[in-house]
Amino acid sequence: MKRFSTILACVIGSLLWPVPAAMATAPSRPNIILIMADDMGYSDLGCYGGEIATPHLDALAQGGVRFTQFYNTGRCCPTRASLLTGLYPHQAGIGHMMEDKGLDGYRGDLNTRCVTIAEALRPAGYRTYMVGKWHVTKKVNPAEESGRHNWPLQRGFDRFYGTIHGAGSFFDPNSLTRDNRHISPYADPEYRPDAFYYTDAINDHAARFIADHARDHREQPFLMYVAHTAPHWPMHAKAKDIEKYRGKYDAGYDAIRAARVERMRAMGLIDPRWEIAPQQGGTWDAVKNRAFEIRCMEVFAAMIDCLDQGVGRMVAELKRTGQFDNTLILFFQDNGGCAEGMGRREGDIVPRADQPPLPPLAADYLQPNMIPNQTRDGWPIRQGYGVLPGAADTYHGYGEAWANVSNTPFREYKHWVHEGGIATPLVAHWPAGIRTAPDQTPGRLVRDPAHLRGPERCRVSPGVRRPSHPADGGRQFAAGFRGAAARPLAADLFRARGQSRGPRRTVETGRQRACRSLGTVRHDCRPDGNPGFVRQPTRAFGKDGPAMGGVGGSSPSRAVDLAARLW
Ligand SMILES: [Ca+2]
Repeated sequence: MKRFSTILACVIGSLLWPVPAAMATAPSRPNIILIMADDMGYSDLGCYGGEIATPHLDALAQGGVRFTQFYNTGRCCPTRASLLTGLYPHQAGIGHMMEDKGLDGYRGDLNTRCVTIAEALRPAGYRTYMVGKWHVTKKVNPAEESGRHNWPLQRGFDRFYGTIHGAGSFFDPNSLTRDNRHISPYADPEYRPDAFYYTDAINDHAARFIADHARDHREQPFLMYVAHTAPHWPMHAKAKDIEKYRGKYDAGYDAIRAARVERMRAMGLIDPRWEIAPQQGGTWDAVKNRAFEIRCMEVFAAMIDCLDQGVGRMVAELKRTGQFDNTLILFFQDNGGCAEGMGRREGDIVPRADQPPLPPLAADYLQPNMIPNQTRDGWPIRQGYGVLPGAADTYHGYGEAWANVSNTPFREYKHWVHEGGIATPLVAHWPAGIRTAPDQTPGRLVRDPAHLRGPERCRVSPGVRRPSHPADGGRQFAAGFRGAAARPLAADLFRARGQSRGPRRTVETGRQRACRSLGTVRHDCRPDGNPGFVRQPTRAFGKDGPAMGGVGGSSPSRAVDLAARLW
């Protein structure tokens, strides 16, 4: 059985390790809620310098801690695989996305030689809930029951409401699923909102699971994994949320970035000596479709605002049911802001007709597409610069320049292993746990580097079995899980690629920085042919900080020296 060492390990390791005396006084078996946003930049949250109103997450940060150097794996699927299993994504079978690349590290499906956090916690007495985006199996619409082998209920969760696929309309998501069955959002007897919007549906079900748990399973602790699809494209939001941001982005990219940098410096999140990354994605002066660009960011902000509103409902439910103090809440992002150009193109713009030109869809129709052909009420989906984003009949990304703003002060985006791709906020809140640890002032910044897949230090909940893995110090490997032989994939994988350095050298605390300065190791990380990995040549951290890098490009020998010292 493989090891259980997830994001929790990093957090607990940093907050409470080594403080066994403090842990002895902390209530045992806390509830654990993991909240993850999708394609969101390092500085979008208010408590990380953003102008977007996120009062509920800000309050958790104020009552807990914020990590300044926390890292994901730069893209949806590998981050989820790593988070769920505590392994490198390749070891879990998801080194890239959902396609099978012919190597065990790249099957696009969680393998049977890993153990999910839910599979580890449930035998220890936890109830396990999952809400939102799954995205660790290619079997979205399996013809056979057996094809659901990697759906949440088959990987340790007691309850599930969400989407199996990785993206879709917020007003009509494809692959919407309750437990083990696809459902239509418009014919769901268990959830009948006035108007369906996926972020609300995720938050409402998270709050519902908290309430149901307190009513039916109060004697047990619970794990809940809340994987939002906001603010991943499409830029879809409710009109009343968009209205809050009307005019807020009229000043353009540079002004918003500068304001963020100023706030981040004042908060102590970034070193004032750092030079911020260059503006990318086109200058504001050159923008031809300003109304379109402004609306993109207004909608993006509204999506995050709505996510945060739901965090407030979850917190209120925890308080109402008396579970707030002994619940560890972690908030983080699966990757940085996204520069993909979804729906952003010139071309003939077809204005909206007076009446829906298409017949409406039946309420129980299971909408199958990531980009629907039409809305439920008969409007065709429109794209292009001439269509203002936000409504159900639109489908756009917010583009490179706003992603550059989201990732302030860092370089690059989702896909890349530069800071803009992999740096994420981490807010950790746990009154009963954090208060018992020495020198843990609420609201403080934790500057220790940490990663989704952290050292094996999980002490959050006594009684949880922590499997070991030979990739971590050569310990004896425990028996296989479910009778399958369990072995590390990494060594074989990277030998097959003709590389000599193991992947762990690319992500472990401290060493991570040097690895990102070396091209060979960069390809070790993600040998998927993505041109993003060669877009910026060798870079490393130096005195200028991670935004620009100060060692690699101009002086490769210094980068090698740095790597040699750190390894
Ligand atoms: Ca993502």
